[in-house]
Amino acid sequence: MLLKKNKSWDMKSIGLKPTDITPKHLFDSRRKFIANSGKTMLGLGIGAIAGGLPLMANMKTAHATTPLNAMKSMVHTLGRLGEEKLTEFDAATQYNNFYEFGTGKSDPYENSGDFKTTPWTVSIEGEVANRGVYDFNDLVKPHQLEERVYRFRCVEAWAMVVPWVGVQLSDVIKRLEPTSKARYVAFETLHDPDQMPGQRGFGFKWPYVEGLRMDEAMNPLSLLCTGMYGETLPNQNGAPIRLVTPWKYGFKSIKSIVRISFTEEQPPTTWNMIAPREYGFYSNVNPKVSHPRWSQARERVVGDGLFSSKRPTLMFNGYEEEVASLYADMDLQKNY
Ligand SMILES: Nc1nc2c(c(=O)[nH]1)N[C@H]1C(S)=C(S)[C@@H](COP(=O)(O)O)O[C@H]1N2
Ligand SMILES: [Mo]
Repeated sequence: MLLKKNKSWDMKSIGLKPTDITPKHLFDSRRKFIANSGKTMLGLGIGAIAGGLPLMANMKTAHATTPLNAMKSMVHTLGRLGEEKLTEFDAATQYNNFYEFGTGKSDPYENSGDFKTTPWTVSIEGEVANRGVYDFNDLVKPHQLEERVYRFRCVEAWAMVVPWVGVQLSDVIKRLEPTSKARYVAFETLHDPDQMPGQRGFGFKWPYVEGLRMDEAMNPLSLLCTGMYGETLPNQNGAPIRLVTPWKYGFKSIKSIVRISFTEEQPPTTWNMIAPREYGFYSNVNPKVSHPRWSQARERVVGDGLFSSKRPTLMFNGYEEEVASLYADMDLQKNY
């Protein structure tokens, strides 16, 4: 993503054919889902989405997802940020960054079809009372799945609006009981070159790792996601479990997590190790702090078409009210 020069936005560089982003190519159920979510948002703000069918085991089809039962989140939805359309499912699931499956935008979609996500365990380690290896379902099961419509802003200056399904990270952390020494939470992606062709090449130190300061992880916006658009996560979006921190650049939102460690020291993070001058530990969305090679003042909305103009990027990606206090005594130019 970031080692190349910023290309101009043509269809090729966003990896979509014109037909991929026309509504007629959406499944009817997707369209219904989008229509219904509009209604529930206007209504009581609560309502089951996607019917509550039992999970169908061992679906063989590439990119198969199964419906999830989630409650519409009462608070953390995009509604109050204004009139924004959900990114169409096909765009959000065929234009991805997931370097384990290749560096091209359509590589994750094309190469992750056979990725095996069951069984899947997450190891809980470090400064925490309830250490152990958990089935990922057991981490989320005690909590109510919520649907949260979040803006998503990649450091490459493209943006989406995604209805994620997940549980609040702070609830999971509280149940795990970190010790008083835990000041950071570190996350790690699966390392399995047999399944992940991108991990066979040079240039990267695998596995992909990310981290948050404890107060960031405990912020109510931080979401541990198991689904999107009312269904389990497609492989290319980080199945079966990923992080989403909507006020930070997208690379903080680590996919396909197998390890969560509680640490005293700030953990290393992948893009910061690769290019520390370009990607900081914090990586909060900030239109005033340019990337050394491009401006972050504006962003392209994925799916908006070839000739659409960029829109302004918002401080903390529009979540200033929720997160600005975390950084009140920090110089955001230095702590990028
Ligand atoms: N393990 C892993 N997680 C990752 C990445 C990656 O390459 N590997 N890419 C990141 C980047 S740069 C972005 S923008 C988002 C993209 O998420 P999406 O494909 O669901 O939109 O995933 C992030 N999480
Ligand atoms: Mo990104």
